[in-house]
Amino acid sequence: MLFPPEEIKLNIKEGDISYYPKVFNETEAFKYFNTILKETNWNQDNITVYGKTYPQPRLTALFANNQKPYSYSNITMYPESFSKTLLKIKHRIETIAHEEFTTCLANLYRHGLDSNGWHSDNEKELGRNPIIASVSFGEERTFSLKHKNNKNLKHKLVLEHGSLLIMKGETQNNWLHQIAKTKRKIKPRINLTFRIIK
Ligand SMILES: [Mn+2]
Repeated sequence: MLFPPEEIKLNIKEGDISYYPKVFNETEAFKYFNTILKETNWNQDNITVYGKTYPQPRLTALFANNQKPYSYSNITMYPESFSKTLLKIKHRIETIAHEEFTTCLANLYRHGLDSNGWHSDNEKELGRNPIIASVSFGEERTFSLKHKNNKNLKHKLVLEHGSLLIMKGETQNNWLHQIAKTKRKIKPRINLTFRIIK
């Protein structure tokens, strides 16, 4: 095993978030980006949020080592099994998170207009105080956080190529997060969000 990666703990009230900028080196991260981009059956589902239905502004895919579906925004996704590549990534982040993940929701942000609106990862199948481990490959995107009850509490961080972000504890109960659109001409980003669904 390699030496443990640098950990940056966010100083965030009523939440627990750590950022690890270089879990995967540049070469490795590009190799993973290309393989996952090509091997994945990316879908664009229609989601319903606040009673409105529209195509989700990004592509997604679900993987798991069990058959458990994942539902959010009025859609239910059924998993495919993990590829060798995804298993390698999963194992690496498990040594950092000290948890075993069952499921990975993959997101492809094709360009700056792809996004993910304000939400919490608080679906009931994730259980209480879920841990979410989010890996980024490709283009950098800004991750924003805002507290649910105190609008003065906000954070922003840039999720870099080859990085890992871990949210756990009370984070999903107290905070919303988003990836906002940007008008900048940017390249695609792949985001792998590892979760536990039992
Ligand atoms: Mn999320």
